[in-house]
Amino acid sequence: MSAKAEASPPPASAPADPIYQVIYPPTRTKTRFLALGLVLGLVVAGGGFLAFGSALAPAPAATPSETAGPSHVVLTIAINPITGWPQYTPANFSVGKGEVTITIVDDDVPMAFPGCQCNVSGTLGGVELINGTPTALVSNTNVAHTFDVPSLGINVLSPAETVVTFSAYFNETGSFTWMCVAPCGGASPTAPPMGVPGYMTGTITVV
Ligand SMILES: [Cu+2]
Repeated sequence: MSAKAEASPPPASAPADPIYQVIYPPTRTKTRFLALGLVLGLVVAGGGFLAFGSALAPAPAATPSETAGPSHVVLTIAINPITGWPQYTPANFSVGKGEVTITIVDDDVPMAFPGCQCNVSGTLGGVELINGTPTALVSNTNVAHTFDVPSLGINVLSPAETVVTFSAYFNETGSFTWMCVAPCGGASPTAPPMGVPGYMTGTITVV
């Protein structure tokens, strides 16, 4: 910064000439050049630190989410007060490409799912956390709902009155259908809300 300040001093012969006094007001010029030098110095130093930092920092990995889409989504399963059907909310949602964590807050009542394919798949580590406990094979005695994304091989089980969390990689953008495969309609294995969009099936949009 000092080099800049010294680059344009008033000529040695200036003081006696009024023009030089106007063009080169000694105190203001010095202050201004010092300020300019300081700013330039900070900019250069800042740029240097950024360059140094980016040189040190590893290239960003594919995880977590690479895009503006959320990397954590919370879904709630509760009884719709109008229809009386259990309902995933939201049923249609977006996630960012990359590693995504999904939390399912299941407020539904306990039920059994005798024909359950109760092995967790498609998730990081092949597990889901049920109330914080990593679980790879879920007991079928209280699976109220499931969260399945067939095209991604995701099979997550949701016991009633639990909080389930899992992470998975969504490495392709696009729309993917999720569904619950538990017979949560009660009346028959295929009764509503089974297969009803907005209740037990919906769309994940990977952006
Ligand atoms: Cu269900």
